[in-house]
Amino acid sequence: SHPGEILPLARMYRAAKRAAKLPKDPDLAFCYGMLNDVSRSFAIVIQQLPNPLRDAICIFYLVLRGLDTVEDDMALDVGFKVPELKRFHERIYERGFTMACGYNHYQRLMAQFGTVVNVFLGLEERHQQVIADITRRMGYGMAEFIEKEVKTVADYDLYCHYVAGLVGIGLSQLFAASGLEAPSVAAQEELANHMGLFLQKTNIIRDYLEDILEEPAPRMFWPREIWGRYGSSLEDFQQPANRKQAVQCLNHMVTDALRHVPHCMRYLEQLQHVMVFRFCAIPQIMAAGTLALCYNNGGVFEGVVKMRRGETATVFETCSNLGDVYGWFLRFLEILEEKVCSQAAADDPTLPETRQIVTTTRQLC
Ligand code: RWZ
Repeated sequence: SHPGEILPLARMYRAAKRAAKLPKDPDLAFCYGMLNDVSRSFAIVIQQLPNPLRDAICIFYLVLRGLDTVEDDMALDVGFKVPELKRFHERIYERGFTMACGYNHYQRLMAQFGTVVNVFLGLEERHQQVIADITRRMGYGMAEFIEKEVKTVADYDLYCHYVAGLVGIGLSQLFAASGLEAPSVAAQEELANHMGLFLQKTNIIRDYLEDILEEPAPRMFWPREIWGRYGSSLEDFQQPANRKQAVQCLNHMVTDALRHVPHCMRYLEQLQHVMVFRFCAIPQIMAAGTLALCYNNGGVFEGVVKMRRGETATVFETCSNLGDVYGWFLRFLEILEEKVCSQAAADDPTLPETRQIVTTTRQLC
C-alpha cells in the first residue's frame, strides 16, 4: 500500500548481501545463510560487526534460536521437552547433534544443527563459555515456565529475563570479551536485562493475535495481573464487543514496557564502538516505534501492527550516535503524547502513569 517505500529496504537488503560476501568455510556460510533466512534485519546488523565478535554473535543467535525451537514446538511431549531444554547447553558440544522438531526454516536449522556445533567448537573458548552459560540458564528458565502460567508482573519480568534479558547479558559479555566495549558494560547486568525486556515485551504485545490463534493451544505471556483488570479471559479481547476493555489493557501493557526505556538509554550511553552501538540501538528504536504505533490501537486485536518499511529503512540509515537515538525516541514519544492527550484514551485507568513515563522519558532525551 506504500509502493514508494518498498524499495529502500529491499535495496538495502540486497546491498548488505553483496557486501557481506559469503564466508569461504562452508559451515560458516551455512550459518550466515540460515541467519539471513530466519531474520533478515538482524542479519544486516550482525554483518556490520567486526570479527571475531560477528561469528560469536551469529552462533549465539542460532544456538538460542535452536533452544527456542524446542520450547516452541507444541508437538513435543513435555516429558521429552523439559530435559532437552535443560541439556541443550551440553548438546552444543556434541558433534553431529540434530533434532527433528520445529517447522520450515527452524526445522532445517534443527536438522543441520551439527553444522552450528562445528562452528561453535571453533570459536574462542571465552566466547564458547558465554554462549554455553547463557544457554544453560535460558534452558532452565524455559523449563520452569513450560507448565507455569505467567500470572503476576513479576512472573512476566522473570519469563522475559530468561528468554531475552539473558540475551542482553550474554551479548554484553561478548562485547567486553572482544575488547570493543569496557568491562563495565558486562558488569551492569541489570541494564543489559532491561534492553532485552523492552524488546521482548514489545514483541509479546504486538504478537497478541498471532499467539492467541496458535493451534492446538495458545501460549500467552500477557500477565493475568494486568489483563484480569479488564476482562475475564484473554481470548475475549478478540471480540469487537470488548474492544474498549481490550485497548485499555493494551495501553496498560505498553505503559509497563515503557518502564524499561530510561534504563535502555543508560545502557546505550555506555557504548563506545559505533557498530556495536548500531547493533544495540536499531532494535530499541524499532521497538519504541512499534509501541507508539500499538498504543490505543485496536488493530493489535485484528492483525499485525508493524512500522512502515520506509521508516524502518530510515532507522537503519540514521542510527550512529546517541543524538540519533534521542531524535527517534522524541519522535515516538510525541506520537504517544498526542494519543495520551486525545479524547480516545480519556478514561483509561493507567493514563496518569503513562503521562508520567512519557514526560520523564522525553526530558531524558
Ligand atoms: C540476539 C544473539 C531467538 C540472540 C532467543 C537472540 C530466544 C525468544 C525470542 C536469540 C530481540 C526478540 C530476538 C528478544 C532477542 N528468545 N526473544 C541474539 C533468540 C527480542 C532478539 C527475539 C530476544 C529474542
